Amino acid sequence: MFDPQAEAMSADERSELQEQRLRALVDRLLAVGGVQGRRLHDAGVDSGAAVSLDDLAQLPTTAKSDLWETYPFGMLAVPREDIAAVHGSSGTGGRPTLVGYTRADLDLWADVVARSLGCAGARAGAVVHNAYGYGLFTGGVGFHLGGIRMGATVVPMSGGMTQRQLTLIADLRPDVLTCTPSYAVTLGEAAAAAGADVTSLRAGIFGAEPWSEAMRAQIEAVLPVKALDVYGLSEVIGPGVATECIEAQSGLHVNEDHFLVECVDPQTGAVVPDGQPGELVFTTPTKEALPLLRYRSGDIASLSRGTCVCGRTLVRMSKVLGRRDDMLVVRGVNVYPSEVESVLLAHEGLAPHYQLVVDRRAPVTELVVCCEAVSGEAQRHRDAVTYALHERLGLRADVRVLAPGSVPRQEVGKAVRVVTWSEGEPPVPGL
Ligand code: DLL
Repeated sequence: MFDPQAEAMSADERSELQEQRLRALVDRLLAVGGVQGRRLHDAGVDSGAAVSLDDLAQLPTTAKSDLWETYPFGMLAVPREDIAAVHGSSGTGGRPTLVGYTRADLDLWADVVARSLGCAGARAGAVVHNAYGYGLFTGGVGFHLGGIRMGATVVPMSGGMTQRQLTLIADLRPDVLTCTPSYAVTLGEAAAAAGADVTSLRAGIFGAEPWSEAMRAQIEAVLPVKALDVYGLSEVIGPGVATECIEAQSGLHVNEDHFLVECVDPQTGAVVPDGQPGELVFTTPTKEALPLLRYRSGDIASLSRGTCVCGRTLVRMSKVLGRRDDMLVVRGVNVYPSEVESVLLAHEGLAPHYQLVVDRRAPVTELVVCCEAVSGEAQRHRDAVTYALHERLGLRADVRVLAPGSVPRQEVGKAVRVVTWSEGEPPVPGL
């Protein structure tokens, strides 16, 4: 563990720390005014001292729309001059979400990402091949800061230029690979095709997009790594919010001393019991520039508690099932893209590349599932996957097994798993 004191703290000790920090956050938000301070006043909260950890679920929430409405700097809790860096995401709706960091926030970020690397068994001196994109996106810079904080040697590759990545992996012999899960597959396949030496790799920390257990198996088949999930979002800090440990590879340890997490019903906002999927809601009591009270992430996952085999006592979140807003409704059936992924990748003979096309050209929406075979007969795959999607998800989909290489690959940035076809040419060639 990078920080055993924080990661393996007793539950009571941690609750006490969380409560202190929550109270200080409430005081800070009230002092700053702004949308969060106003909402606290409106909810009858006039001082942090009046709030206990048990009251958290009664406090007002914040959402992405608050950031958009106050874009770019309206929600900052510090003067603009104190912002050391900005990051963010281009966002699904095309609107950027910008966040600011003070120097102390960058320190905190480095610490929590160092914890992520610790989850992968990395120590000072490890070599980290960082193929998350550098730039506004938080993946590249987040792992860069975390690697340096750990005392590792960071190779700042960013995304793309796959052949060059393979050369540097062979030459610098990294222990840890950090990139999106879809790019891990691309790298692994390219390594096999080129006969590149990737044998130094031990662990991979993959996130920024949803991925299934079946995808984990696919990655571990093409790269000699234990594939670990890392979760985070710009609004909360970036990567480093939660990470799976190499010991259990099951459940992501949420750094809840800095990121208080709740799981709520996405419709009613009521807290759901542990083990039940709901929307994750984060509070960031220690962040300076952009502290958020009960931020509705839109991400659907469940929580579980108890000490892990690795010794961490932090609450764990499941893999993200999907986003509140990317649930597909196809002829009345609700389905998340990651559920389709599980079915596809569990099927032998299919490549780990797929795209879901929501065909809206006719009055009744169709879901076209585009995949590729690595072996076997296309028609047989088509029948079997159509049957499995119906059996397991109740979903009637039009499955297309396309020629290898047809499904678009994402070398830079997040994989695009769902596209809409409203008119004109098909979004996937050969459809
Ligand atoms: O994706 C931060 C990050 C970078 C996480 C690198 C992990 C690794 P954003 O660009 O703001 O931040 O996107 C955040 O991505 O709300 C989720 O919907 C999704 N997401 C992030 N990690 C995972 C994951 C970064 N492990 C949004 N599984 C989040 C599923 C994820 N979805």
